[in-house]
Amino acid sequence: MWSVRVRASRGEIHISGAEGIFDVTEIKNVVGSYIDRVYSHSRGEPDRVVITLEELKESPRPLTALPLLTVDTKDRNNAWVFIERALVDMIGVSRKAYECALEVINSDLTMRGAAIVGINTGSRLDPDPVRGVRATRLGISSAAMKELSEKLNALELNTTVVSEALVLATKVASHDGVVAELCVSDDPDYTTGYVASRKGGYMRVPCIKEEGDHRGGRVIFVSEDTDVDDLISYLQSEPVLVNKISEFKGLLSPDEAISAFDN
Ligand code: PML
Repeated sequence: MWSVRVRASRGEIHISGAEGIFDVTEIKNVVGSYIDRVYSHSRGEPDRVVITLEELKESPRPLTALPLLTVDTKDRNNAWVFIERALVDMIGVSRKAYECALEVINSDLTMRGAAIVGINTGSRLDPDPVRGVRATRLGISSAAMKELSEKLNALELNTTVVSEALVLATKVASHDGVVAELCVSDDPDYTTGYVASRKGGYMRVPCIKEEGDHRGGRVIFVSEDTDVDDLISYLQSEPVLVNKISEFKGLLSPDEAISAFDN
């Protein structure tokens, strides 16, 4: 199988990216569709597009997608009250770690990858705080993609943004050391983010930011005994393929979403 990755940028600014794991026979079509997306992104026109085609030397690790739900957060305040409850009260992220995450998300300097933050100390554990760590070498089987599309369609959510974010969040959450991930898109037009964890699944949070805001970021919260080198190597190098889809719940009130933890 092959890892197919496309990254588009303009100068130092990341514009868009897409990736998946495919059979060699699918590469031509996939690259074509990735290229179409690269030139129609709301972050603007790229002046550099890097396409990587890499034959995988090991079989991808099979993963089951996190269960998905959408929290009915109606404005930004609502969204962040929910996020704080989910991360601090339900998952056990310390106040220090939560504040470190807010700094990352609210910074004008958007990182290409995720910050890794210790759940108790709130310290940044990724070696390059400007770049962060990017999860890559990930994909979804065509059978699982078909089921995912059907389920997202039923919720009127069938966008590549959602399916790709779910696959990425599933890879991140599957490492033992990871307790949660918080994501705010850096796309100024995309105002839904997520909190993902093995405990609560993939919780979509609408109205996480105002439209037009270029800021965004990802924060991976890890338990303090995590072997960070092992985590980084897993996120960056080990191929994973989502081959099963879990239960999807649709729109839940913040209270209902909180009670969905561990259910
Ligand atoms: C991104 O810009 O790729 C992040 C999108 C996160 C939320 C996707 C969703 O709507 O579930």
